[in-house]
Amino acid sequence: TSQYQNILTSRPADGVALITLNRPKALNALSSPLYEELNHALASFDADEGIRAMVITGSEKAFAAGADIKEMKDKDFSDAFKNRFLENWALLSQIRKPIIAAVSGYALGGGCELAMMCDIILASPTAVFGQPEINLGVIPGGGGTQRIARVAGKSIAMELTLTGRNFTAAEAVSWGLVSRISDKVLDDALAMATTIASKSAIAVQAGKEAVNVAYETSLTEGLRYERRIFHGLFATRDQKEGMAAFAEKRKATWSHS
Ligand code: CO8
Repeated sequence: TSQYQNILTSRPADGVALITLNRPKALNALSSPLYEELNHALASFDADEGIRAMVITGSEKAFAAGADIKEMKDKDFSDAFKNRFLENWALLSQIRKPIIAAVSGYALGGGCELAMMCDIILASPTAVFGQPEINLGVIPGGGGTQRIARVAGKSIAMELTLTGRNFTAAEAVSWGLVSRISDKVLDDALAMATTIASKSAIAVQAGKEAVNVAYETSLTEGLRYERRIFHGLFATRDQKEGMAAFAEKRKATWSHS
């Protein structure tokens, strides 16, 4: 039996971990117990030498319909502040291994934000994104205003935050929030994770770190950072192996070190 009540975990392919949000009766609303389990699973897979890429998904009907409104509704400021309400959502950003979100159905509020915290989003044509918090008398709290503004720009971030309207997978692709639409989104996400897991894990993690710096700093600093990491990879076994394999016209065998 699983150690989790609100998520399912599996290893569907070599090097790949799958985390399925599983609170079907609440459309995968992200309750504190669910989030604790998600964080536990992410940290465990991040520490697991056998895992090199992860996929997070939900159900056909809902990736996640947001933070759990019933859990939040009676909270007051002092309780939210003192107990660092939802601050543990930031853990996902500390994970070194790549995380792909496979989104079908509702990805609203915190569900949309959870998807945007992942490194790559693939969406089914049925996906319904949105930041409806304004309709609850609040605003996004898991990065929605910031991540949409950085990727899609101010006008779209303002429109979505202030109207709370839903948006489609096609819109999300056109703004650059989602990399592509797929009819079999979970299969495609697992195939992408399998491809990533077939590369040198140390290079993959360095690549993720470098891309993320693009969101944190100036171009000059980002280019310097990228170059330093690039130089650093010449100290790895996988750089020697990858380049030797090319020169010898054979397939590289990664030691992930
Ligand atoms: N929280 C709690 N329960 C929920 C939630 C939710 N977010 N979403 C759905 N549910 C529950 C419903 O209450 C219902 O339960 P019950 O059967 O006991 O009444 C069950 O799931 C099924 O939902 P519906 O009957 O409403 O299903 P429909 O198909 O009619 O509608 C919708 C689907 C449109 C998705 C609708 O459920 C809905 O509008 N949900 C709320 C969406 C929303 O407002 N999300 C934003 C929440 S606020 C937020 O996410 C803040 C994030 C802050 C993150 C901070 C991180 C640091």
